[in-house]
Amino acid sequence: MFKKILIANRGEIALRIIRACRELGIETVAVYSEADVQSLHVQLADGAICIGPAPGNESYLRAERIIAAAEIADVDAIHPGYGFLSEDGDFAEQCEDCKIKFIGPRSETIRQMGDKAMARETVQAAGVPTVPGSDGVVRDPDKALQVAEKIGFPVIIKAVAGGGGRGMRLAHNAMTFQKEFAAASNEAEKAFGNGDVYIEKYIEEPRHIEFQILADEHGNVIHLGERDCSIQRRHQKVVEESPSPFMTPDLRQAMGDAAVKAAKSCGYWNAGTIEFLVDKHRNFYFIEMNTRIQVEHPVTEEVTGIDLIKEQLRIASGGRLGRKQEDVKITGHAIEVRVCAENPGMNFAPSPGDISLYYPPGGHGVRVDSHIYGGYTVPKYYDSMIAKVIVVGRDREIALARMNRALNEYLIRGVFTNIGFAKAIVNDPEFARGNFTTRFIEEFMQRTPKTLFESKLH
Ligand code: MV4
Repeated sequence: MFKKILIANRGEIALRIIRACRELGIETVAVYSEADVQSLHVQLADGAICIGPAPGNESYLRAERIIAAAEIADVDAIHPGYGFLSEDGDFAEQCEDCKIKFIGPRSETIRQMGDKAMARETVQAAGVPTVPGSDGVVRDPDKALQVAEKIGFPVIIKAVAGGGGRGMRLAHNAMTFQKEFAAASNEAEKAFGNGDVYIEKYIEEPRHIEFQILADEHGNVIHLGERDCSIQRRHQKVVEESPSPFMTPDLRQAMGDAAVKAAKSCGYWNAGTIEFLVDKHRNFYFIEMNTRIQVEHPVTEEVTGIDLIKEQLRIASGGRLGRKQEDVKITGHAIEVRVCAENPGMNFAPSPGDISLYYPPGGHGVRVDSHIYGGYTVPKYYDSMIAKVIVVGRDREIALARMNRALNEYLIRGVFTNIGFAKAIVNDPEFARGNFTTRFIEEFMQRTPKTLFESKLH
């Protein structure tokens, strides 16, 4: 096992990784920006190195500074967390070149699956169902229209370098297709420096269901069941749960097999996620792979009893998976809410600032993964997520009541938060029925009075 690792991240995930390392007897080195001097990850790591000014692109996104810190601290490995450099193939390659183990898959795998058209082709060749669409990238607008007409409208045009919905356009008919095709490509060029796009049949009102996989460096791959991530607002997840209320044992078997196949198709190792869209007939289609640990990993931990960060560390140090597929048991129901410093009354504008009072929920079945505390200042430079509330119960009904109770207990003053908004979702009868699609929040906002989820500063 590693003796010492560097954590190339901040916030709750940096803390989460420190906790796993402590339990495994691994020393930790934090890196931090000038905005994070008072951060808990700096306080709690065994060592800490400042890597630059507050903005991410002058600190946490600077591969060369992080590698330099790793060399100075003489670590065995780097954990990238999520976001920042976690899916940067060049960064993983620099780690490989410097003989510092990157805690994640190979750099080539990151690149291969980071290109969404290539990812689609890779898994498709292995027999994983994908959405009907183009064979790879389409550059010629006339050819693109032919492809769209062959698939049948509506179609969705997606950036190969995409993510978070940027460079993604819907086309309902041949009339509007070429305008949308050009718009998607231009937006992708601006956002990612790569204007390549591909085309898929548009799946109406799907559920977004992803499978957690674990793969060791000896060719063993298992899945740890699914997470339902359909509850999103503008491509930002708000509520995630496992198991999916839409799942059946047969569908889990089929999707789990496909997820393992997808991971094997690219020679994957470490923790990863296979994203699927599922239509109302329970047809499922691969859309993307995430080659990192994800924000919502705790819901899987709570229903499987498996510590995913420890598994990542064991795998990266050359260890074998400690269990076979049949040893993985899903017990109970877990739900996560992402708590953000943002103002739902102001179109969810970020609300950085000083936390004047902080009291997190606790008690049976409640877990809070957070780096904030009373007296902490939420910087304006990074993502607005300040905490994750994860609850687990014997069944979904118990978990829902527990989440409602936990959110009611949560006291955060000094900044606006989305806690009231999340509470309104958790208490919504349609959400309680488990009958929702990726359109849920849009529909929910239409039928819910704003006052139900407005946040007060106190
Ligand atoms: C789709 C789709 C419908 N059909 N692909 C959105 C972000 C990107 N990761 C994939 N996305 C979608 N791809 C086809 N062929 C609908 C979406 C989509 C979506 C997917 C998951 C969760 C929320 C979403 C919200 C809007 C659109």
